[in-house]
Amino acid sequence: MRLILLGPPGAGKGTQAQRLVEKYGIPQLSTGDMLRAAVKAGTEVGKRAKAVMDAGELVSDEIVNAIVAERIEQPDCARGFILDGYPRTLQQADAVEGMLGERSLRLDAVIELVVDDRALVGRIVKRAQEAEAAGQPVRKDDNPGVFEERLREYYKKTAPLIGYYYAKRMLRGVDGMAPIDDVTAQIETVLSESRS
Ligand code: B4P
Repeated sequence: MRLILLGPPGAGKGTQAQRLVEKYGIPQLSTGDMLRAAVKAGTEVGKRAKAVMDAGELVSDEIVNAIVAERIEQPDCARGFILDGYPRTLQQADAVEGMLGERSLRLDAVIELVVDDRALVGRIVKRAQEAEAAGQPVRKDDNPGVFEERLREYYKKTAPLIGYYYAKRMLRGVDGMAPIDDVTAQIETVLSESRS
């Protein structure tokens, strides 16, 4: 199974992807996590991505497409994968099609997590507060100022993907405002329908 989780920052893509990994036994390919790992490791990609991510902007398509292309070559992706936070631009969506097309594969579903902007900011602030209280590092982009920029980037560059996948009859919306377990249940329903 190959699916895309689409939605604004803080919509719960990562949260849901982790649960789907357990249920379906396929890996989560989170470009956010891969980029944060590159920053932490101080690689060339990490050095180029750090300032962009800290400012709440999108890292270049060239960098992100390259890390995903390399990742999906790994043996654990042979049975499928969950794309979490990728694609985020129309150019990245084209790249996905290319990567799958050359392997004669297709996507099973594109799931949009629909959440109000106000709830998104609340979640991000809560995550930052909880990390701080637990003595864990707080993500540099998890503050209201940078979050505003992340949301602007989302509407400008990522939201067009909704129309793109809708036109391809692949888009399925789920209510991302619901409690986490209910969102998972909605996604599982969508996936069982798309596979039957
Ligand atoms: P990401 O790491 O993808 O960050 P995100 O959009 O904030 O995450 P997500 O939607 O997964 O929210 P989460 O489950 O964590 O991206 C970070 C940065 O990396 C980007 O700004 C960009 O710079 C760069 N980047 C990544 N991919 C890129 C790409 N393809 N192209 C270019 N640049 C890229 O949930 C957030 C919080 O909400 C959590 O605390 C969670 O517990 C809570 N929550 C989740 N579901 C909930 C629910 N149903 N109810 C209540 N709370 C919920």
